[in-house]
Amino acid sequence: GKEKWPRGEEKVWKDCMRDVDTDVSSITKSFVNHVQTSLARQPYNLDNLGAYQAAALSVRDNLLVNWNETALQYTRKAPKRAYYLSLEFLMGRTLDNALLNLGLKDQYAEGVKKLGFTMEDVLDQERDAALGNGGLGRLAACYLDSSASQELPVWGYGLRYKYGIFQQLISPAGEQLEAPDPWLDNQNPWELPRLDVSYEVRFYGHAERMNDGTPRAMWTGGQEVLAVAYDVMIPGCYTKTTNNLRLWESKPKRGFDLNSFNAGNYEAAVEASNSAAAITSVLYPNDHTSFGKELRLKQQYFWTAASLADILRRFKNIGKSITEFPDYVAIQLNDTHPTLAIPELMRILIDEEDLDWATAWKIVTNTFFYTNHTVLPEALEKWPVPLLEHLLPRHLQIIYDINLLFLQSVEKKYPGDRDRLARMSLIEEGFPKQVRMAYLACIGSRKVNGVAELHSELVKTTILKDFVEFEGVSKFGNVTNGITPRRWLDQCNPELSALISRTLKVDKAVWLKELTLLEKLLPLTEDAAFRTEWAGIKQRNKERLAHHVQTTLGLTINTNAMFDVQIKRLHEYKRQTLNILGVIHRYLTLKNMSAEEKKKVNPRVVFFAGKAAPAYYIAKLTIRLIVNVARIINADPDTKDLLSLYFLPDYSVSLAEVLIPASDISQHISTAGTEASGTSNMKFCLNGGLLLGTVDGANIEIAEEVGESNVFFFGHLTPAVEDLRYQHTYHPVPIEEKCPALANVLNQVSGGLFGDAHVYEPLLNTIRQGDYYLLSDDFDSYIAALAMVDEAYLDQTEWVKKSIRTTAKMGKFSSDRAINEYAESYWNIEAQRVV
Ligand code: BZD
Repeated sequence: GKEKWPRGEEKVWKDCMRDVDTDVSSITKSFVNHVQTSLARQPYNLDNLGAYQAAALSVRDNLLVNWNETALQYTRKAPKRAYYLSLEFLMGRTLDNALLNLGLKDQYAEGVKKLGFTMEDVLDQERDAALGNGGLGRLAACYLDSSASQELPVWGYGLRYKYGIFQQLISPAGEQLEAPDPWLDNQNPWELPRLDVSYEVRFYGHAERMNDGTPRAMWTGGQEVLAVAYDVMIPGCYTKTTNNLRLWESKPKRGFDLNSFNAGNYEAAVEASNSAAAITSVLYPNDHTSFGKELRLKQQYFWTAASLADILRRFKNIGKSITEFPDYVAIQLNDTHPTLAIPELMRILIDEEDLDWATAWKIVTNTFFYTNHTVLPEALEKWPVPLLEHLLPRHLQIIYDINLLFLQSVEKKYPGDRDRLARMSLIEEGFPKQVRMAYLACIGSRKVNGVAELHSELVKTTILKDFVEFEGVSKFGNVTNGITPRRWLDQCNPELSALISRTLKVDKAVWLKELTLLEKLLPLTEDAAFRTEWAGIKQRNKERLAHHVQTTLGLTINTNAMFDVQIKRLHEYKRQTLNILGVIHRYLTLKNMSAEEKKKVNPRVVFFAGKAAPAYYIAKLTIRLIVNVARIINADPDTKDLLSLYFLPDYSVSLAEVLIPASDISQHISTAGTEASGTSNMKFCLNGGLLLGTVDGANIEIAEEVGESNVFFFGHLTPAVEDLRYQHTYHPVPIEEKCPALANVLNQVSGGLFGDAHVYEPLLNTIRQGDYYLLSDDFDSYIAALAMVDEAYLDQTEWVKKSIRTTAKMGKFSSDRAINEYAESYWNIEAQRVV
């Protein structure tokens, strides 16, 4: 029989259970309690870090109350749940977000003040949880916030990396240096170690088919590693719902290998434990390239195997038949990184649950959903067959079986079409053969989606064209990305948030969850007093950024200038190079102006920030060029009042929260057809910054919403790109002829105007030869677009109107809208009210 609960006297239990603190006195009490006990510190020598830790622990207690009730509710009601599998969750800081979502910011600020601290200083002590590279990881974080806020039963699964994305340093020569990010060193109050929740994960060994008429096999031997759970609470905005993000840490199964130890081989014994711990030690810092490293494959399998085991165990507790699995579980694959979950679920269903192939495959293909985030060929994951065979022999067998049956069905529909079979095979021929993970994710999933309209069309017409033809177009959809307005408006821009609440006479608890209400701001474009307030907030956000740069880097920034911002991972397709070459062009133009002409120029400050993958040579050269151009330009008395340039090191979520609200214009200038969506474009626009961009990704949908007259578009369109590249290859025109303005800029760099003449040649040559990302094709229209921005900025009244209109029309881009689309059209899950 089941144990009776609670044990002992129910009333004693109930009287002692705590609820969420809401008043200042219980908040200060809990704060001081944590100082005394959890931290064992004396009140008189408590520093800001200690105050942060005490505040965090006390907020965590509140979150735990809600988190427990949410878990209990889900267990009791057993609704269908969705799981978001992502190798990256770029969470940033938690304290401020948790306070805002709990609606306790004011009370904590007051309590902390009474105890002699300021909320700002306390919040500033927190380190970012930077377990992601960029957009893909931050999207996962926004989706968790929205799931909880929409009261949806969604859990995240990821890895608890010991080191997040590297810290970026800039050397005196302008080179990017990387240092580790030991983010857990100060302890992490936001996680709950669940040493009781652990699973064994096997690697290597042998797989032997049973050959007993069933598809079963035995997988034995090899290395076994433990996956231990750490839970992170994800509070919804103004709701009790507090979901869970479960991160796995790897541990050696038995600590030391006693056999080796006793044999006197101490080193080998320790090595086994080292190699287990290595699995979750570091986040791979590469976005948009797949390197085929064994440790990366180990991470992927370790995480998918532990997550699936956990999901299965939870499902089994409901007591339903395994064939009902897809009625209770939906699993979203964030890119192809978790694709091994498909053969892993097949393995469990066949080898452990003893199902036949067809039944197992039906369960699998009704459980998974796959989101694609890129069509760049170098980013598509492929794993060498020999590596898979070595590390995961049983999974390779299953992948081959899936492929065989799949190709048989293709052959049936297109008899004799051998080219098609070769194109669609999960196995790419070559030396070595490789498994095409996007194809496996596609055929193993119920639905496939891209992340913006244009991108989803490109997925259907390029990389998955044959699959659309074969499986039918209805399997392929679009869910345009979104961003959480909690972090990306209320938290990062509190003054704007307050102005909106005041003006709309709607509590932020309402409009933050129904973002299309922002449309009600539209009439206020005609209200001069409102425009003044609006512009004043932008100005103060610019000053806040300037203050931040002053205190962290010791640089003084002209806050009367237009702030022009491009912040994102460094990549050739994102064309930071186009931007810096545009800056040089502007500089050269200014140098040739008379004093009279200069008077008509409005000053501009250009900001860059972003990391380059450590092995991405060309991207690193771009950083070096930016830093060295900044050095010359910022010191030139002829121009420095009109143009200055900053590369802010170590871009992070927290830095973005200061930069984004301060921008007048931001740049999203990828070669058409290459940026799947972009999400920072949405953040800038939500904060009333205007957009300068190409007709690419979500820029297009932003323009559809805010109106083309409120964005600055330039450059060739997607359908032209292929032809232009063909021209570059077969009918190259020298750059001097094609784009003299750009040729002049390149020559100035080559000539050593920014020092290190020879250093930049490999970067410049990517443009002179081949120019795959079409800088020479778009340069003139880029410069023209920048001129239009200048002109528009001169009319401040009209500019502020554009800014208000932009914010007002951004409702579509709330991640609440996106997550509801997934919930309704993909996962088929429903909101659960936690009371
Ligand atoms: O995903 C990005 C796309 O480039 C953006 O256009 C899009 O808005 C976001 C969210 O959908 N992709 C990434 O950020 N990709 C990675 O970071 C990544 C990481 C590891 C391996 C491959 C890619």
